[in-house]
Amino acid sequence: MSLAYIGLGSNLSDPQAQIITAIEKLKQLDGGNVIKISSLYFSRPMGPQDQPDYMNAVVALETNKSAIELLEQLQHIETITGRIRKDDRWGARILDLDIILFDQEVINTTRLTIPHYGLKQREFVLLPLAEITSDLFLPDGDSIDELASNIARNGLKIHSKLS
Ligand code: ROI
Repeated sequence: MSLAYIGLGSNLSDPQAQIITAIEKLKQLDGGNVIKISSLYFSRPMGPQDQPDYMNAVVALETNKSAIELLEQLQHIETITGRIRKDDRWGARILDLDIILFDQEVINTTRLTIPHYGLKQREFVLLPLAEITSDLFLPDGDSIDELASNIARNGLKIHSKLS
């Protein structure tokens, strides 16, 4: 089994409901087991500011799939929850599911970058991740706790508990 951390984000169509539904889908994933769920966080948009605020959370998922198989499972959940994948990397979205970490694997392909390329710059990923882990280190040796305690909060706050 591998341990993956999944980042969830939404800023359209009732973001809280999108995240809750997505977590239910993650719980039903073939070959997977949701181990931990962070609080639901309210965050300011990174990128263009003319879009709604976000809800973000991070889930720890044990899985017997490979990283690429997990990516396909996550893209399926995004599609059935209404995300139309288009080329607006920085625009508003109904549901985003990103693999943040997959064991200590380092993957750099056109389809997949693990650890997630934005991890160290994103308070809405680092803080929820730090909430559900302790003594977690990235493949490059950086400490999640340290990164999380040094990053600017940018208005990030806990909206509600999910578990
Ligand atoms: N900003 C926030 N706060 N949360 C996100 O999940 C998020 N996702 C994105 C971009 C557009 C980079 N901004 C975000 O994809």
